[in-house]
Formats: sequence, C-alpha cells, structure tokens
Amino acid sequence: MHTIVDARVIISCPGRNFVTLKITTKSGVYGLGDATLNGRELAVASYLTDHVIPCLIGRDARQIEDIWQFFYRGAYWRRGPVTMTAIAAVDVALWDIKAKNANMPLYDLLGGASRTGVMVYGHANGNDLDETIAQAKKYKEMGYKAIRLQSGVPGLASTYGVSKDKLYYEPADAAKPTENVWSTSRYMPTVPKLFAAARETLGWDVHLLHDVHHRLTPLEAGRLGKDLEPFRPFWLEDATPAENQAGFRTIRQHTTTPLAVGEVFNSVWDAKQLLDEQLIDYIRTTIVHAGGISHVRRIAHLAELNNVRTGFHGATDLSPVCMGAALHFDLWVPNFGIQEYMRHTDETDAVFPHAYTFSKGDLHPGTAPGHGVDIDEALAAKYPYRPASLPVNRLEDGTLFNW
Ligand code: GCO
Ligand code: MG
Repeated sequence: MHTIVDARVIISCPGRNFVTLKITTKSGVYGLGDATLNGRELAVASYLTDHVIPCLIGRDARQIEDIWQFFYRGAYWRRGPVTMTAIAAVDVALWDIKAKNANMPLYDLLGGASRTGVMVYGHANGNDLDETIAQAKKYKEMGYKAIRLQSGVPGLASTYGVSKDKLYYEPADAAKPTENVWSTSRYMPTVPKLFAAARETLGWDVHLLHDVHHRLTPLEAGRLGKDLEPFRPFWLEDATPAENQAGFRTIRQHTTTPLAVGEVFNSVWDAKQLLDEQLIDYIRTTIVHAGGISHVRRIAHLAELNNVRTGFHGATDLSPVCMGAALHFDLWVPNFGIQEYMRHTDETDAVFPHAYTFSKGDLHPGTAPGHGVDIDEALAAKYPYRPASLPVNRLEDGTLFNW
C-alpha cells in the first residue's frame, strides 16, 4: 500500500520554468515536491531522473528519514545546490503523502499551528525613489504589514530588484546571462534616502526591508546598516557574500540593524558559524534548496537555540509547491519571523492550484490534507521548457562582480 510505484519529473514553463517531482504509492496516493533551481532546472531534473528515481521505486514512502539519509549519505558527494534541491523534492513529496494519508494539513503533522497566519513581505521596486515609494503605498493599501524597498541607482542603467513588471519581478530574463553594471559608491547614499522618504510617507506602522544582494564588503555593510538605523529597518538582507561566515562579525561590530542571509545556502553547514555565534537575526534558507522539510527543520532548531528567526526565501522561482510547504512550516515553527511572498503570475497559479490564501498581510496554508498544492498536468504540458539564465554583474571598469 505504501510502496512507491511511480516517480516522475514534470518540467513546465507557465511564464517561467518549474521542475516538479510527483511520487505515487501503490494505494494511488501521490505527493508533489518542488525541484526548481533557477537557471539550472535541467541539472536537477537529470539528477532526479538518472540517479534518484531508480533508487526510489519500490521503497516504503513512510520512511522519510531513511530515504533522506539514503540520498544524502548514500550519494557520497554531500551537499551542493543540485543534490540538495533533488533531495528536497523527494522529501516534500513524501511529507505530502504522509499528511494526506493521515488526513491532516502538513502543519498539524509537524506539531500544529503556532499562530493564526504567516506574516509576509511584498516587493516594492521602482526606477527611482518616488516610483518605489508609490509602489510601497500600493502594497500598504493591499494590507501588507511588511514591504521590501528596492530602487534604481542614479547613473546605473539597471539595478537588482527593479524590473519592468511591478508585481512579478523576474530576474532570469534571457537565455544567456544579461550583463548589469554596478557601482557601490553610487549605490550607498541612495538607500538611506529611500528609507527616509519611506518613513515620511508610509509612517512607522509598517516593516521595511532591503536586499543588498551580496554586493558589499563587511565594512561597507556595517556602514550602510549604521546609516539605516534611524529608520528601524526590519532587516538588511545578503549584505555581503556569505561563503566567509566570519565576515559577518565585522558587520555586527558596527551596526544594530538586523541581518538576514541564507537564500543560496543548501545545508546547515553553510549557516553553522552564523548561527553558533549569533551573527545574524533571520535565516532565509527555505525548503526547496536545502534538503526539504527534514533538513530545514534542523536548521530552524539550531537557529532557535541562538535567537535567530526564520525568514524564508519566497521569490517567483520557488514554485507554488515550495510556497505551500513553506507556509505549513511557517505556521508551525516556533521561531518564525517572516515569509517572503512574491506573487506568481496567473498562468503559474493556474498550473498549480493551491489551498493557500492571502488576507490582511498574512498568508495561510489552508486546511487541505498534505501541503495543499496540486499540479494540472494537462495544462503544464502546454508550456514547454524555455532556457533562462540569471544576470551577471560587472563594475563600471568591466570587472566581473557579484550579482
Ligand atoms: C530574493 C532574491 C531573489 C533571487 C532569485 C534568484 O530576495 O527574493 O534575492 O530575487 O535573486 O530568487 O533565483
Ligand atoms: Mg534576496
């Protein structure tokens, strides 16, 4: 009854690419897991099809932990975004099956709801300060309690977070990487001005966030954090590249602005020092890129011991399947902080019918058994894969930089 009899990878591009794993058991119950790694979708699809699925068929779907260990330890080559995304897809599909068999929403299986809703933040972005503030006002009117502010930088043709389409920011905008230009000295003065204008217009009854997108040195990040302190930001995200976790010590020495990091992490080891030394305030690693619920739960527990809260990544390149699973996790996890919510397009939502809903600044995962997200396979088949890459970034003199 619980034997895995089928597992398939579904690739679809309803506006953007998504990879979904569907696992079915002998009794006919199926579960879905997101396996989307932006710009590297086919690598994960191949990892699943060539290496994971053949070892999955015939196993007992109830043994989530054993299956997780099999694909992590058993691969010998531990960690890495491709492997951990593939493992996440399996793990989430199996939790979906377990919760469906238990006839419970996933959050009940995890330990039950700890709150009535999941506070989310939306993205206000504009080519200049005024446009960003106008967008932020719209989000406030839609009921958002937290808003991320990104604005174009005078003198730079394009900036991270600023796109043509306001509700659906989509950085993977061409088959081969687009080239952006960056200047830290042009950027640095713009953010405090943006926050000052935002507090002036929006007031203090709303959380404001900003994403640096890995572009500053620890010392520069410390200075920006200090400059933003008067405006009480909710967080400063990815202030510096986090491969060198000790770099965050420098930022901490200089500012009390809360720090968020981790959307590119794929295991607890990427965050261990950051958590052990309490160098951050929010961990952004989410279900799809870090081994699924079974592993992100370990990260969240280690974070809790160190006064760090969750603030999961929730960009459009994480499919509704990941969003559904993340929302169940968020509703349960004791040390929840906030959840990013970039709306998917109507095309995407139609391919992935889901139980989660937005109301007054919160998302709720719904009470359907499992994680509450399905796939319309006939519709998905109408959107074939399209190559799409994330941009790269160069300094004004041509030096390749961090995007
Ligand atoms: C965010 C992120 C995204 C990423 C994107 C990459 O904070 O939402 O920085 O915009 O760049 O998810 O695939
Ligand atoms: Mg980010």
